[in-house]
Parts: sequence; C-alpha cells; structure tokens
Amino acid sequence: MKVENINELFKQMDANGDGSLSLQEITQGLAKAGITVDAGKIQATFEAADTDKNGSIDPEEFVSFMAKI
Ligand SMILES: [Ca+2]
Ligand SMILES: [Ca+2]
Repeated sequence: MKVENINELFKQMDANGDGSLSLQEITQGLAKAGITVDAGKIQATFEAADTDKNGSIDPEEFVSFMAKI
C-alpha cells in the first residue's frame, strides 16, 4: 500500500479526529475498510507498532502497523 493511501486510510479510521488511532478505532476502521484480521493479531500488531508505548498509533506508527498487519 502506498504512503498516500495509508494517510488517507488513517484519516478515515480516526473517528474522533484527534490525530491518533486507538485500538478501537483501528479495529473498527479495518472492518469498515473490508480488511479482515483476527482481533488477537490486531492487538499484537498494535502493540508492536506503538513504538512510544503511549497506547495510540500516530501517522508514522501507522505506516509500520500497515506493513506488519
Ligand atoms: Ca482518534
Ligand atoms: Ca504511539
């Protein structure tokens, strides 16, 4: 997936518009985008991609999330 597409996907998934994605936003966003991933894998990938461990995924972390998922 291209970076521009990833940025677009990020905006679509950021339901509350705070510039970061919670686990819930990512779970719902992937489902809406038609990307079916096991909930356990989403959580494991979320934790692996959250490199600053602040409990949310920022745009830079989202690029690595999408590469891992
Ligand atoms: Ca958000
Ligand atoms: Ca983070």
